[in-house]
This record gives sequence, C-alpha cells and structure tokens, in this order.
Amino acid sequence: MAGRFEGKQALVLGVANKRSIAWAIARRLREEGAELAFTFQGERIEKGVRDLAESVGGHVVGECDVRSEDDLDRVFAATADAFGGGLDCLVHSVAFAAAEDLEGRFTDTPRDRFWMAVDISAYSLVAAARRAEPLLQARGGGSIVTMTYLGGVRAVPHYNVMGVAKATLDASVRYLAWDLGHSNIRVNAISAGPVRTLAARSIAGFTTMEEMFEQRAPLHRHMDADDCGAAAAYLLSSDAANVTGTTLYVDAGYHAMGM
Ligand code: NAD
Ligand code: 0WE
Repeated sequence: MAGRFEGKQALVLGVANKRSIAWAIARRLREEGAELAFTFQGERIEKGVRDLAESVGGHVVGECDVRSEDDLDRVFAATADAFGGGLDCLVHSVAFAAAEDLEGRFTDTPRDRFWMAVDISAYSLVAAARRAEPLLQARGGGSIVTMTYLGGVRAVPHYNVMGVAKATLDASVRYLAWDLGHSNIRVNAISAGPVRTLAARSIAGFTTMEEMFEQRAPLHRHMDADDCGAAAAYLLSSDAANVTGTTLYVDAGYHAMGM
C-alpha cells in the first residue's frame, strides 16, 4: 500500500518493546511513508526503543514519563526540532495501574493509586494534546489517536481502576475533539480486544479471557496488534478526514454482543 503518510511526521508515545501496540502502529505508518519520532519511559527500555526506532529510521526525542510536565515539555520541544516545527500525527498508547489494583476488588482501590492510574492513562492524553496542538496547527491540522478498552464502558472483572481511567480517557477524547476541531485537529480512540503485549501478559487469567473472547466474538478469532496498526493508520490518514471524537472498535465484534 503506497503513500498515505508520504511527507507526514508522527510522534509515537508508548513503545516498550516489539509487541507493543504502539510499535505495530508505528510500523504501519512507516510502511506507508511516515517519518517517526519516539519517546521511551525509563532507562530499562531505552536501548530496546532506540534499536526499534533505528530499524525504521526514526528519531528518539527523549525519555518521557507522562506524569512529568518537564519531560513532556522537553520531548515536544525535541519533536519540534526534529520535525521542523510541525507535526501531523500523535499516537498515544500509554496506560498504567498498580498490578495489585488489577486483581482484587475495585472497591478497595486507595485514593493515591486511583489518581495515579487516571493521571498516567487519561490525563496524559490531555497534557500531550495541549503540547501537540501548536505543532499540528503549523501543518494546518492533524490527527491524534489513543488506545482504549471496553472496560471503560462496561464492568470487566479485574480491569477495575483501569476501567475508570479508560472512561476518563474516552470522555477526554470527545472534549479534545471539540476544542481542537477549531484547528482542524481530529481526536479518536481505538478500542481493542485483548492483545498479548507486555501490559497484558502479566495479567492473571488473561488466557481464560482470550478463550472466552474467541467463543463470544462474532468473528470467533483473536485480534493482534497489527489490526490496531491498520485501524490507527486509517484514523490518522485523510481517509478519516471527517471522523473525530469517536471510538473505533477493533475487537472481532465482541462489543456488539450481550451474551
Ligand atoms: P505496552 O506495555 O506495550 O504499552 C504500554 C506503554 O505505556 C509502555 O510503553 C509503557 O512504557 C507506557 N507507560 C506506562 N506508564 C508510563 C508513564 N508513566 N509514562 C510514560 N509511558 C508509560 O502494552 P500495550 O498493550 O501495547 O498498551 C498500549 C495501550 O493499549 C494502553 O493504553 C492499553 O490500555 C491499550 N490497550 C491494550 C489492550 C491489550 O489487550 N493489550 C487492549 C486494549 C487497549
Ligand atoms: O489496558 C490494558 C492493560 C493495561 C495495564 C496493564 C498492566 C499490567 C502490569 C495497566 N497497568 C498495568 N500494570 C501492571 O503492573 N488492557 C486492555 C489489557 C487488559 O488488562 C486487563 C484486562 C485486559 C483486557 C486486566 C484485567 C482484566 C482484563
């Protein structure tokens, strides 16, 4: 497939390793011609992200813990430097809750870890979009995509505080779409079914959930990170020029079922 992103520049937040959904999105954008920039969280994954970035001729614009206003300021300044003051696409694929809060009862979530999950998984989109806005405006508009999950709309056992964070993220997509629409910037979410990534593998009962998913989804099959890559490329491209403020389900139809 040639060229939807020829001459376009994209910043990708949320690559941890080659299984990351963010990486599948980046690869697809690259295949279609985009120039890429990446951030990484923590020295532990720096080398891995640098190697992946290098394999697609991308820039690494620095370390970014999304809880840090300074980190965000620094990586958006570095992105402006690398990309000549503009940006076409922003990919946000970041989430975190304490492991212990994805096990027991939601009712027991302490205040500090509730806000941490919302801070990292939802407020970070707002903080990133605010900094991306002038860069996207410099190109006459652009597109932002984030990753969400059905657990923000319905109660999925054990997803717990992450579900509350995703509900916050989903609402943030709609309010950002309204604000940034004035600048021809679109904001959308992809709601993916279970994908075996670093964030998913450590979850107790993930295999059982995959089995249930395969039985109940209309298409009776798993999805993978590349499905998210294809959906993100659509939402980030001019093919979706009049699509904003919405959630695209990439889940083999699972969300449509009542049983
Ligand atoms: P992943 O572990 O590869 O990606 C999560 C990323 O979040 C990592 O790169 C990690 O470094 C980053 N991150 C966590 N805390 C951070 C912080 N404080 N600052 C900066 N970065 C931070 O896992 P993934 O499954 O690719 O997750 C990506 C997104 O997709 C998440 O928003 C997740 O909720 C969403 N999602 C995943 C699935 C699934 O089943 N894997 C399904 C639907 C949605
Ligand atoms: O958004 C997610 C997972 C995000 C995530 C994963 C972890 C594991 C490691 C956030 N924080 C952490 N913290 C850790 O310490 N998904 C959509 C995948 C997922 O996670 C679940 C799911 C599904 C699906 C947790 C419980 C139930 C279902």
